[in-house]
Amino acid sequence: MKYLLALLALVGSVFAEEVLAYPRVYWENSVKVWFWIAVLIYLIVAIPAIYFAIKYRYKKGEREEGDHIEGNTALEIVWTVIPIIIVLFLGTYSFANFVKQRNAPEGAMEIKLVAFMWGWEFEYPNGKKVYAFFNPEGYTAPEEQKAYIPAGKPIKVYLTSRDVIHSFFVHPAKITEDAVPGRITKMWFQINKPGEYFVFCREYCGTWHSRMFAILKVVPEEEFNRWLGEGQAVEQTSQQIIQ
Ligand SMILES: [Cu+2]
Repeated sequence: MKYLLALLALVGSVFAEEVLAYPRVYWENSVKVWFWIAVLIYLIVAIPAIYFAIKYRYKKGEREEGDHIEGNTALEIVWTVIPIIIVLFLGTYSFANFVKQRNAPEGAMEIKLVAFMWGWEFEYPNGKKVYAFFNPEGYTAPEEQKAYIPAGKPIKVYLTSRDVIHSFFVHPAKITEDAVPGRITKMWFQINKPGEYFVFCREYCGTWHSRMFAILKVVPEEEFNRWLGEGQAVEQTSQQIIQ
């Protein structure tokens, strides 16, 4: 009984898993469904196939002129209709997930992002900018090059590029989108757990492609608003100084 409860708790914890980020959860749901249906179909086909291969294997002089099945309409209808239902389900379910992956939910914060050789320019709704430059020394960045992101809020990104094609890959959210010169593409993501996460360039773009990354610093919304406001204040002050 004790072990059964422990097992149930373990199974429960798997299902109650906290969602770390969107839209990765939609992608993972599709993968899980495809995987388990594939396993099920494999077992339904392979186990009887092995059984029949052994049971009706060739033996000299036995069943050499044996019984033949001429056809079975009911069976043929069943093995046509069931796969059609499975295929329609996989198609519609995956498409529904794809639509959620592609379209940012209402009320998402919008960020403009310009990729360049080799780095990223983030522009926030109030005009505050963060530049994340490539770093030949390693995957570290000074504080002012980290792009702050509010935790638990959907972020819609408008992408473009200044030179060649890059690709913005938000690793924790399992989503990537090309940044193409002369074109604006879009994507969205949401990270629920505060922390620092990597973004990588996922389109080979030259010498420092492998070091073209950005660090997303995901913080609670209040802290994000403070940070965003600070930037505005700094910008105003520097403008006043210039004037
Ligand atoms: Cu790149």
